[in-house]
Amino acid sequence: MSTSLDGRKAVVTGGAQGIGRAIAQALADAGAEVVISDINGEGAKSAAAEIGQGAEGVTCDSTDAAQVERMLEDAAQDGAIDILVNNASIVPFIPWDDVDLAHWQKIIDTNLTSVFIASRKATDMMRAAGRKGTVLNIASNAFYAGTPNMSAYVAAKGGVIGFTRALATEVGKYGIRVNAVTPGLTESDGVKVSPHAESFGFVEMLQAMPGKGQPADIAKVVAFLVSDDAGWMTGQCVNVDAGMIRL
Ligand code: NAD
Ligand code: 4PL
Repeated sequence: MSTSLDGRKAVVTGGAQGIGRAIAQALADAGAEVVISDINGEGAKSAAAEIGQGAEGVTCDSTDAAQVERMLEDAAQDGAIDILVNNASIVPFIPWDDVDLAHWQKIIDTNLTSVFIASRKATDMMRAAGRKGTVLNIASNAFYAGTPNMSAYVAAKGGVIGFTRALATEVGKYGIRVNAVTPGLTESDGVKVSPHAESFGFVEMLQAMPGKGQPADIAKVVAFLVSDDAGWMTGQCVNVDAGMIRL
């Protein structure tokens, strides 16, 4: 096994809390030097301080291309980062009758266009530095389930999965791998304080195994996919949801 990430430079977007924070912890524990990028800069800094191991927290709005480009250049120091985890997103709970164009555009911007912005810059930098880096996108099993009260979110996550496949094709020739993970309902900081918290009973009934998904359950799979152990995997989408969806 070579799940070690010793000496790798990683950026995790939306890592101030929840699943992103657990991913930052797992990558740091595997030896990576982690930058936590979040619109909540204070949260990013305190998460980085608690993780230690050289982790750093920075303020960055993933929808703002100029901020993202500067954040990635700062993180790269000697040319490029090795690992980009596109995790930042809004997890809305909004009945279909309340979905308007403004909501739709905000979710597509935050949950899909942000993935393009960071991936464009990071893969260009990896290519220029001759670095065989990797991009890991956090999608959702809501794409497969068509989960209620999240129509724009489900559409954005479908876009993330499509883009994962297309970008893998485009950058494979440079040795850059691009994969995605689709978590099921997970007890993250955001979900805990949202109406989604009421769905655990129903979702557990659909899962093959009982229990509430935890951020660390997702992070372990991410740590594997960005490691050399997954060196022959690209363009893939790995479902992590206790078997709620049996693909
Ligand atoms: P969360 O709400 O707990 O955390 C999201 C983080 O993203 C926050 O720190 C927030 O500040 C940050 N963020 C939001 N908008 C941003 C922006 N514009 N720029 C930078 N940072 C921004 O969410 P979570 O539940 O941990 O979800 C993390 C990822 O997992 C998301 O991609 C989400 O869609 C996905 N996911 C979550 C679940 C779940 O049930 N929790 C299930 C499937 C997929
Ligand atoms: C099944 O991605 O995949 C609730 C909230 N239920 O965010 C999700 C399911 C939620 C999901 C998600």
